[in-house]
Amino acid sequence: MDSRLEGIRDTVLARNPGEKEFHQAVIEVFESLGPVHDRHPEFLEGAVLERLCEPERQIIFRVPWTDDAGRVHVNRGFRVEFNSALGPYKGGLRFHPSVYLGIVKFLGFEQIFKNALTGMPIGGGKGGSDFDPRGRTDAEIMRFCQSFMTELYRHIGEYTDVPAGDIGVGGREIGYLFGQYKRITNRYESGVLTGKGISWGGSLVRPEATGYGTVIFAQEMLKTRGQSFDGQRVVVSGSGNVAIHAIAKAQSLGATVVACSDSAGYVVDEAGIDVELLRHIKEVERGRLTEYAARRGGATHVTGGSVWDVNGTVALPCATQNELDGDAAAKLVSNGLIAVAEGANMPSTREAVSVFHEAGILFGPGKAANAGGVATSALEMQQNASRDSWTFEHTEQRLTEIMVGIHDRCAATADEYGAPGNYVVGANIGGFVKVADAMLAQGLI
Ligand code: NDP
Ligand code: 2IT
Repeated sequence: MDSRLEGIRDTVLARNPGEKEFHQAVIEVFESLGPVHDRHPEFLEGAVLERLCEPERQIIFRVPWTDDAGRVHVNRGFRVEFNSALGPYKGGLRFHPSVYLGIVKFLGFEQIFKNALTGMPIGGGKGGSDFDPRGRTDAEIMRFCQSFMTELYRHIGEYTDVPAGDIGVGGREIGYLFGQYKRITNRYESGVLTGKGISWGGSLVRPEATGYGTVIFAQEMLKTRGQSFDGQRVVVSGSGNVAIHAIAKAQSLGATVVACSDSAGYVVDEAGIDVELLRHIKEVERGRLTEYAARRGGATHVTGGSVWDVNGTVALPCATQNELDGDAAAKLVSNGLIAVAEGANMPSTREAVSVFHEAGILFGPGKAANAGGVATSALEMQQNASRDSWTFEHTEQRLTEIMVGIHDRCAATADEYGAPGNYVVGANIGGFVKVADAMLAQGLI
């Protein structure tokens, strides 16, 4: 790391004790930024990094709710409004028992750069709760969402902060959250949340956008080496929103996706994952992957273990942070890997990323490769603002253009800063410079 940035890093780490995922995300960005500060001394003079690492506002609140038996539960809610230099705070809500401030801050910090890379007018934020939705009925989910929004509503708005989904938050939860926002405010403010249902202000392609976008980004990386998805053997982690649509898109481009996972284990299906069956089990039945293997001839389920033990030429981590470590990366490389695109946020550890770079693997970091989701959220905001709704084809075309644009900007920025082919450097510098310029232009805020 550039020595001018080490002191700033140390201060950030000391001011945010115990937030290890946030530390990891900050260090990863700082490691790319040395050359930027050679060209832009004004960023150091303006203390841009110190300001960028301190969220503009952090909200932590109590979320009391009752289960179907009438028992009272108390969870913790978070919204970290990180940076509004480029637009209203924008980023998802995650409901998962592992959620604490360090996870919300790592996600919010990465979101700033990701959102800048999309070229859309959106700042960075993130939120969520340590609520565990697993096994809860629709009625319990609704009561939780209503209680969560009963505090959150006063902090958000179409010009202020626009939440969306993430792990554990999909169309059902956005519906309950939107309903409660409308009820409290007496406003049909479509642009306050994205990921809405199609009949009440949502955008076509938003559910597919993150997974599709990740595959489009990977396809662009493959093209730089004269390759494509056609004929690739793909391993995907996760089996939620991002994973399902990544699998569908990769297979539509001629790849065979031979494995996917959930937190209990993984399935191997050499014939290629049956996306409709997977989608039905996961989205309609809200079931487990063991069900997939039970119903699909030829597929096997492995309990525990690591999906990265399955060999493939392309890996798409689409589950959660730090799910792919240095050992898993080394194994994938020795098994013939050529490319990785991160559908999840920070799924590869720093050791894994080093292994990929040293082996010359094409590596697309999440803040570039999974930006299609939030970019399509921005397209949803655009449709809401003009009270319009676009066709699937038009929206998918916009998503494709945005992903190709992000790929090309990352590649060009990496070249410009002397790190050709390094999409981590390209994404970090590309996102940072845009935000830093806007922050300086807007004065000391
Ligand atoms: P979902 O809740 O739809 O799916 C999450 C998947 O990841 C499930 O298969 C889940 O398994 C698995 N998973 C979650 N936590 C863990 C864990 N701790 N260990 C092992 N497996 C885990 O979420 P999404 O698909 O929306 O999100 C997946 C990733 O993509 C996240 O990193 C998210 O931040 C990122 N992302 C999402 C976007 C979106 O638009 N939704 C946009 C950009 C990034 P199980 O069901 O067993 O828990
Ligand atoms: O990590 C992400 O980019 C998301 N969860 C999507 C955020 C959004 O506002 O659509």
